[in-house]
Amino acid sequence: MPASLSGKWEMISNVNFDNYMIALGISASLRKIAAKLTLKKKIERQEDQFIVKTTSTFRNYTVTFKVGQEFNEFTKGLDNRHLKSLVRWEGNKLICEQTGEKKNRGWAHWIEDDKLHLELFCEGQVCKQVYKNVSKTR
Ligand code: 1AG
Repeated sequence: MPASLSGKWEMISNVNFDNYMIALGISASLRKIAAKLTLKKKIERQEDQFIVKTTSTFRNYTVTFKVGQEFNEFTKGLDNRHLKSLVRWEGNKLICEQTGEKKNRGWAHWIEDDKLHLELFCEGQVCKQVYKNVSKTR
């Protein structure tokens, strides 16, 4: 079973997403749509380079980065902000700090019990999402 983040994942729980979106300044109408989505992740890794694709029936979002190298992130279709982002390993957690207008913003990914865990942080709010593995095996 997968001990790495790589593969395809589908969301099975999503706690405090609304307050996270409020912290980002997302409108009530958009939050209502977003709350109903079952998000999927496809994570690809080539050495220290990651490609993380978040997809849904409504919008998609892709971020590409190298661990330890700061990059410019534009959260297109999300809150549409420009960030300076830096991803690092802290033990088995992949942690991203997103510096910009919003304080204490970022996320953390890790594997626990064969599930992909994600915490999304913004200004004291923490949204916790868990994804099950849906990678095709043959
Ligand atoms: C992320 O994941 C965030 C990916 O960086 C998207 C997750 C949640 C949405 C965030 C804010 C909501 C903003 C606007 C609502 C509009 C659309 C609904 C969500 C569409 C999803 C594509 C961390 C990591 C690497 O996995 O990206």
